[in-house]
Amino acid sequence: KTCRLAILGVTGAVGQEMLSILSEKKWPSNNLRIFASAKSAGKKFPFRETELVVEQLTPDSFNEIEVVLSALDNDVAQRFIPIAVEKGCLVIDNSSLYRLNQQVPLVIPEINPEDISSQNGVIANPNCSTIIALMAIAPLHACYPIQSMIVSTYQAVSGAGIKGMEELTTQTHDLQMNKIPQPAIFPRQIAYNLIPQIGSFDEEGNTSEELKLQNESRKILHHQDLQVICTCVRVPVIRSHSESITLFFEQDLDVSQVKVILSHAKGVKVVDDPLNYEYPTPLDTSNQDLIYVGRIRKQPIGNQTAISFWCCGDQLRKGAATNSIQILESYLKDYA
Ligand code: 11C
Repeated sequence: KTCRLAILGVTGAVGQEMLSILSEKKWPSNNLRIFASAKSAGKKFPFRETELVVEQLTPDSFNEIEVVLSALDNDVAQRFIPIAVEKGCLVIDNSSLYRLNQQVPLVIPEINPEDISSQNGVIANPNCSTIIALMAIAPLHACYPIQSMIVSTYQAVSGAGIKGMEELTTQTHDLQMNKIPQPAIFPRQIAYNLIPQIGSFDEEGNTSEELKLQNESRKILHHQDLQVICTCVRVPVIRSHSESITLFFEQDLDVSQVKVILSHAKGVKVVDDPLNYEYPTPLDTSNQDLIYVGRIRKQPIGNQTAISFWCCGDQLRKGAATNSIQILESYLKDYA
């Protein structure tokens, strides 16, 4: 199925990825329009056998559109998404504006596609680190409920967009030339470094990124009591996020059961042969849609059953653009 589709924010890292995934999926070029700010209007991007021209996003952009894939930053999304909904469009939104709004489903199609049925004009795409973690966690939780989890993320610079990727490249070059790098997008030097801050801090000292992982996981899993302890770290990696996750289960289970469940989970690939150096790394998992899981092991912690693992996934693809396009496909197939 198809529809009259628009990408908003097409010149950004996520918008560009949406364009290339739609092209891979052979989306009809006459059913796609691409929008960005005035300064990008007129730019052309190749799309399948043709070229698409960027149009300036204005309140009148939505007249001929049925579904909008929005990769706009929060401030621009806040202005344009209500207009798109008012004009009758369904908006699949990558910003964090609507994710916790009770009227808005927050969807990972492998996990809670049925939540799409409650949409009132907006479906929210979760934060990238939430998607990557839950792709591995949800299939386990469906068989063996979890009570709590401890997550440490190792997040690529692509999470901060094209400028984030440029900053890592420029700083690395500067260091090689014996120049002192100047942080701009990131709060501290990212090249040859790690930064334990993504987003802003709350009064307790948690960052907004850490709270997203907690609150979005609760909503997607329909598990409001889920306890999440999380530390999010920016690492000098270009585009796959990695996460170290420990899950605490209500009942006992073994590593072999975890491996069986995850090896059958849609969108997940188990790579777990550490003695042969086989475990996921961000480089192995970039530019593709699967979430890789490895280093699966049981932790001896009191009477509780705890399982730890390591997972990696492409932040721009499954963490953002692919997930949005899967929401679109699911909507068109079952709810349009
Ligand atoms: C990062 N997770 O890696 C962020 C980027 O709420 O969609 C995405 C922010 C969001 O910096």
